[in-house]
Amino acid sequence: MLKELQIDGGWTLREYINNEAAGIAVPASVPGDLYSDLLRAGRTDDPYYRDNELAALKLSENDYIYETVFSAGDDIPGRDRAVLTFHGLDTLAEIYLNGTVIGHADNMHRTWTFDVKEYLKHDDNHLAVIFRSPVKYIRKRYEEKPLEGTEDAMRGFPYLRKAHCMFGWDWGPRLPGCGIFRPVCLTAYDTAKIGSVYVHQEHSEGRVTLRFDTEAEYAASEREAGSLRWIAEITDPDGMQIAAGSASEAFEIESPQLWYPAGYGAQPLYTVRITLHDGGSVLDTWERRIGLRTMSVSREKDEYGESFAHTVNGISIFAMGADYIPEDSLIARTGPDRTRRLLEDARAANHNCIRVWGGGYYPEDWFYDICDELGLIVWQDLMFACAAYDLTPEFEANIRAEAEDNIKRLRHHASLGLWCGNNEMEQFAAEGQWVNNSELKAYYTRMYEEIFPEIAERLDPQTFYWPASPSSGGGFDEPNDENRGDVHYWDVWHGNKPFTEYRKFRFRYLSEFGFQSFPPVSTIETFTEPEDRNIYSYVMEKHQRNASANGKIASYMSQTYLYPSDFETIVYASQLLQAQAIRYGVEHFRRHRGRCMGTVVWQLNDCWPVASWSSIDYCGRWKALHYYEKRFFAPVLLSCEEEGILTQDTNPNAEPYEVKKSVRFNVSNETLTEKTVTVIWQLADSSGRCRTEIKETVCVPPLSAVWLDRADLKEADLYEDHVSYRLEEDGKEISSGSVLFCQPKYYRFRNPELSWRLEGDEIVVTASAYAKDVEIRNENEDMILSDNYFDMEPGEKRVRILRGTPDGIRLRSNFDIR
Ligand code: BMA
Repeated sequence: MLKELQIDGGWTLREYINNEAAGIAVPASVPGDLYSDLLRAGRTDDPYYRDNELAALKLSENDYIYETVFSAGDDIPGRDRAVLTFHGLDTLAEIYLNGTVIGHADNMHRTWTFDVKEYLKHDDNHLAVIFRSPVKYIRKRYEEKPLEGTEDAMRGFPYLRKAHCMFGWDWGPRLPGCGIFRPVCLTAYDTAKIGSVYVHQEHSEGRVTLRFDTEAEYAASEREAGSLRWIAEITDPDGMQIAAGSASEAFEIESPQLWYPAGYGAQPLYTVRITLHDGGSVLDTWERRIGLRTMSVSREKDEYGESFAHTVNGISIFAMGADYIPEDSLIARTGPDRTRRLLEDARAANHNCIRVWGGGYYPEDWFYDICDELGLIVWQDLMFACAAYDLTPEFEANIRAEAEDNIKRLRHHASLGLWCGNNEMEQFAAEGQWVNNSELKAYYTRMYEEIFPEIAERLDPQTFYWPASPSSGGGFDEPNDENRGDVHYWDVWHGNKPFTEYRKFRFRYLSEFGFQSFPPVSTIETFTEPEDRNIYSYVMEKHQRNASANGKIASYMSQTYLYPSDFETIVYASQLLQAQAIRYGVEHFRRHRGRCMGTVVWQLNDCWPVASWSSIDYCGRWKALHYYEKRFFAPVLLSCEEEGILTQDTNPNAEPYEVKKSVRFNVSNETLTEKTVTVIWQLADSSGRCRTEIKETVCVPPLSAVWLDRADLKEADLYEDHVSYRLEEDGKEISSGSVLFCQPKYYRFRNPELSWRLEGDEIVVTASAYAKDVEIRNENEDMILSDNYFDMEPGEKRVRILRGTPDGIRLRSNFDIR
């Protein structure tokens, strides 16, 4: 059996000047990162606090050396072969074992292995990793030959295969750092070990056939390969072994339990265990969980253009989710528990997919394990974003190895929905942005339309490959076409268009669209002093990385709400703006299910405390948007396409001033069962007095959206009346909301005199008048509730506490924005 030793203890870190270790050594953690180590040692301040980032960035100008001494024990040095594997080196590294260079690394996204048998001793093995400054490196490369990319990141970033956003982004700080961010293992073996396994699935009626492609790595030359045997064992989701035998045979699984994305079925996971045998002894084991499913993207020509939808087990689903960025600029702060909480929170808001955006790094195995368990389809970008790349032979070899490593590592996952070549580069290349000459453009085609699809086809033929996000299929053929492929739509926000603009489009699959907000005040307090708490202050704008975005928020706010007169209210109003913007889009696209098949919101999370497009902030707090997502991503959704001031170009000071007022309801059913539901809606005034109530029962087929007739509401008062609505199934409310016919700033809200009481784990909120966007907060703003930022008519509303304690509860609503 192969022997494995983790080299995770006794590491220290020092500066490395003029080819010598310098200064005092501080303890280092492996896995870990430079900034976390320096912070723990008191050698730097929290880089997220105020503008400490600037001082921290200077530390990335230095070179560092990480060192440890380990004992290999008795069992390792005598083996036929010994390799040292670095699962994550960030990034420019030289590795020494007992004074001899064993190799170099220059790509954070690769797994690096080095043969070390000849340098290894039993005890006192000195291992050193020298990291060269990534900042100096990209600066030098850029000076030699400029290569452009987004200005939000430091110049020259495309030259280094290191998470691009570590050099800054329009939501991220410039904290490149360095470090050994994944485990280091010493592996010793005789004869051979398992190199990789590919699981091939074939689905037919009531049966799945599994086949395995196995690859060995030999200790010496490929001698005796004939004596090796591969055995496969399959265990079903209940833990029963259902098959075992030679891995070169096909395995038939009768009555398979199929894996579905969340909301469409369960996520049963089978365990596949492959063992490599030499005569009577087991050399190595590979064990993974897989899901039995077919997973693709269907692209069918139709009357509008060409469809684009995730298709699982033959069912085309409406993707609902968000874009994922690295969870922390200080990688040492990440971990499986934190990722699990984030992904469970995504699931709790009814997400069924997640896009791993191409400007970060490939997540850990645990990320995908959790997605497998939760039923979140992963849209996996390769790590290329907003940049031109110089495809030299060395660069090509490097990115080929990187793609191979990651495809082999991740291809067995049930949740893996597709491989995508890059973020936004087909679109930018087509426009001549950054990719500004014919050579770079040819490199673009070579990378995403030749090299990567060829590797994906060879190593993972059962997973769909897509050249870029957005794309219409490649070849610079209108990559952001409304009627084909996926789209990034940014006219609301970057283009300053009103929320209502979303309604002008019927995108096939929206993989990015978003709107910024400020994080909750408790999160802002982690990086500010009281005097900083003004959105235009120096410190607040150090934590706002999208140029002029604070002005943008203020501008949208001026169109929507009364002038918020204090900081806390601005934060609240900014979150409502964000939530309303995205609701406006998603509800519209869900109403057009069939033609539209996906809404992936930019963005799920943050990597430090910052104003951004996220729905969950750096501290894990849910912004209003996340609660809104829970409602508008509900499997069965009642939404209202209202007509009022917002949907018309009317000048309220012109005469005659007439605004069309109407409502048209839609029920979207994203489940596999037919739903018979009752729509109940009422026209009411601001005190909550009902003027008309309508009830209608509708039958909604599975996977469809059904319209009710439009109701004209001429009699409604523009500023006094609103429509509130709910959907009931078997007498139980499953969806609800309300709409105004004017901007909230003009609506004549009454004081709803909100109050609350606690009953067990429930908070009961009472309102005396119509209240919009009722927010329940506790002192620490760390409570997660079954519902929040909801609208209510006079009376009571009950919400359950899912996390946190109800200490120091405060309530507010739209009425309080003034
Ligand atoms: C996109 C992303 C990111 C960016 C976001 C917000 O298009 O791909 O590059 O952070 O917009 O501007």
